[in-house]
Amino acid sequence: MNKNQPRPHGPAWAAALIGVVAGAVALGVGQLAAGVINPKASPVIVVGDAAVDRTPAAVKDWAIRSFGSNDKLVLISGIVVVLALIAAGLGLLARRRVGYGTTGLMIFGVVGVAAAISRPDSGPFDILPSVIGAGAGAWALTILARRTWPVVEPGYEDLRPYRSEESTSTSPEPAPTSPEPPSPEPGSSEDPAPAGVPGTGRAELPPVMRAGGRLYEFDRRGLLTGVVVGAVAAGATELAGRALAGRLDVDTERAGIALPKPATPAKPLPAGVDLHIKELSPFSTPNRDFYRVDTALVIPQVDPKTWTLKIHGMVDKPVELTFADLLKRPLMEADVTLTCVSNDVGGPYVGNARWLGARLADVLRQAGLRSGADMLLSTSSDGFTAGTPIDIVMDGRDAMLAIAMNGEVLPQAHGFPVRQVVPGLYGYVSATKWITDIKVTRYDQDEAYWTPRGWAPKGPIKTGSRIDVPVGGSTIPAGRTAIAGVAWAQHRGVAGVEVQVDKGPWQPARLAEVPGPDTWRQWTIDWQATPGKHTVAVRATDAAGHTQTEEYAPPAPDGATGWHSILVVVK
Ligand SMILES: Nc1nc2c(c(=O)[nH]1)N[C@H]1C(S)=C(S)[C@@H](COP(=O)(O)O)O[C@H]1N2
Ligand SMILES: [Mo]
Repeated sequence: MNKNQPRPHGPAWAAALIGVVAGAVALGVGQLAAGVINPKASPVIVVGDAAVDRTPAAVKDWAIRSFGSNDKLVLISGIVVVLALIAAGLGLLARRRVGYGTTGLMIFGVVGVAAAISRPDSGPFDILPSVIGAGAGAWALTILARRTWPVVEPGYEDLRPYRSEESTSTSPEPAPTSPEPPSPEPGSSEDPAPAGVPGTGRAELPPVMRAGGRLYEFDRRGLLTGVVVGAVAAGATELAGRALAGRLDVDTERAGIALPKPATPAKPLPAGVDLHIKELSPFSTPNRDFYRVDTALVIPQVDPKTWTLKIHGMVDKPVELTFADLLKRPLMEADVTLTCVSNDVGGPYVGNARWLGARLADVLRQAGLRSGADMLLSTSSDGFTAGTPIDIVMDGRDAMLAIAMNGEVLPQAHGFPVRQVVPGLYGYVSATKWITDIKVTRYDQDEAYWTPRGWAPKGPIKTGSRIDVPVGGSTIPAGRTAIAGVAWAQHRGVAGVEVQVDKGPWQPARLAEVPGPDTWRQWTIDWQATPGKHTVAVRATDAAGHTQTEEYAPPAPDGATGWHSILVVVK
């Protein structure tokens, strides 16, 4: 075939298909390379993580609110769909010229390399999975692209497009006068044997593609085998890479930890902390139901055997603790309710647990805080940071380095092996999971993760309340029924809760007991429900005398305000 002529290309669907397969090969091989080199450097994860860190706060806030703890699943599925579309596009580019497609894959490799380098804990070899993956993808694309090119069956050379019309042909033999019909490939029943076209001296082509007015066909069977082999290779390398990455899981280490007894046990819970009303959030949130909010696409696996916590910065003598050191300290226990700043009015991102850990103030005193320091910049193994006001941590409240939650070693999703818990502050400024480093510093010198993304540097929890029962939007039978929910004002304490039906007078709710000011408080009120539609609203007043304002504010930048109200239909 003449080199100067544009190479005929196969159908668009074949091009898109091989693009997707080549993309899958790139990801699979990249995952396998990451499994061998460093599972944290998996191309999808490093790129995804980098994307999360660069996503505007408003979008993240929306994602957290819309998808909740499924936000990561939704994100990863989204990434896969977008990548597949791009890969299909690269396949179509490769149809014009293979080099366009392979260049596109290489650009993805470069993005992967850049993302890998930008990780806070990256090593020099972390760029390799992206490089190797992109290389493998480009190689696969080159091989597969050839299989979409036209093939001319023996006997049909005269019908080859580029020959009859173009005089520049490099093989000027005359066309055979009586062409042998090509033997159809065995088993390809959809490809009928061609029959001669009487009187023309030409043969009818078997499956004929028309493109640009030219006749050609391509080797469907070759393409199919290539696609299957590519897909299998992609799947096998992906699975092997994941299996190799699994060797970093710390489930066994976690299971092997025996929790020490607290030197200072939690105050026994008063009998009346839980009103035991159906559908009302229980006083203690079980670990499996506890909300999860973080920026990690893959739950960090931190080995307690090698874990250390460094406390440095504006201190007299930097301290480095091992997990064993931490367990040897006198441990304390406390019931503390965590709240996420992203929790909208009536939202689910609040939960209460009993935490066991070392008193943070004691550890800081051991390091010796220098005067002038006003912020603890804590960092997690995955690079997230939180900035916590030092005066709050040192004021005697139960701020701790927690190792257990509700009598169980910290679940991996909640920060195993060690996380911070500070009553009264939203999680983003205080509750660092997988914590590895605390820098004693100043707000005017350092900034934590969410601050440049538009959230307030300090995040005291705003007094809040939520109606759990009846469920908003539900239909309930007429008659006497309970309206119930939870209210929180961590470290100040909830002093009162009022309920309003159909804009009527505010009625005081009955409050459940609490062990102290750091947990949420259940509340309830009896209601004589009459048939019709009703709105029910709630507002809490904290022990400092502040009553929740009706004025709505969104979660950003420092927590939502407004009354939670629901609509119920009574029948
Ligand atoms: N390492 C790390 N710790 C983190 C976060 C994070 O993104 N990364 N998010 C914080 C936020 S915003 C909240 S609300 C709490 C949530 O803790 P949970 O997931 O255990 O409920 O963790 C905090 N600690
Ligand atoms: Mo949060």
